[in-house]
Amino acid sequence: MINNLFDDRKNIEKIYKNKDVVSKEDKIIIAGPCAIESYEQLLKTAEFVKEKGANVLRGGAYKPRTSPDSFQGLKEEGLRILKAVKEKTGLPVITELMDVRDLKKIYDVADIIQIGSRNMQNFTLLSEVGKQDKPIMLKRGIASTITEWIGAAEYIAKEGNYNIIMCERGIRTYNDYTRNTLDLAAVPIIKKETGLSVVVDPSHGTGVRYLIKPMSLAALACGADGIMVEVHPEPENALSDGMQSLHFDEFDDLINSIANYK
Ligand SMILES: [Mn+2]
Repeated sequence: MINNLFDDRKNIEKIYKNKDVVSKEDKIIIAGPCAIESYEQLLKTAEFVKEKGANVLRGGAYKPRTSPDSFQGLKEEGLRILKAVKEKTGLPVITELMDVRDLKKIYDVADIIQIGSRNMQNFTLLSEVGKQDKPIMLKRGIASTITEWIGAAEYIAKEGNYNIIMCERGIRTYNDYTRNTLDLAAVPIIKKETGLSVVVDPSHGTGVRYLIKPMSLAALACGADGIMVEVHPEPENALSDGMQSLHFDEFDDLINSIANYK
């Protein structure tokens, strides 16, 4: 046991103080494209994943890409599309905040604000979202230890926002078959050490489409509160992360497998 802000049981009670986006009884199933590419692309995906049982829609408007020449997201236009699809489908939405200057724009649309892996130790950003009254999903840093990850969550909580969802999304190791190494042991560790909700992202955790289903089931088996997966109408033509995005029929199969597993 490491000492952290969440040790105090009084603080634990604050975790669910804010209005929950998803009821605590349900598994959190977050699905949608890596990046918002068009209204049609997002709406088609949202309607499909909602019908199959997703309860939160994901979609990136601001994309932190390894290369500056890669698609950077539709930015404000992406947020407008996200808002329109949210209103049309009634699905709550999660999207990433990369820059504190975009906070108001993201806040106005997002039901859950995502802090991405590259920004896990952007302490200015963490403190700012700690002052907000919305749930924050904190993705694990690409090469962060569990202690560093919990420390980052403490930066958010220290400002008063304990409504934090920790997202295990794989870390960099010397494994050469997957994009990252999904650290599922982190799930029970984070729950034991902090009591926070944990969601697993096998899409970025593996980067490999056929691994999404087995790793999703494994995540739920080890106590994850939910999963976040990338789904695209045409993964082969996706502007980002197509290799790890599920086709619609594969998402359908995943949801059926989860239902059978329960
Ligand atoms: Mn992605």
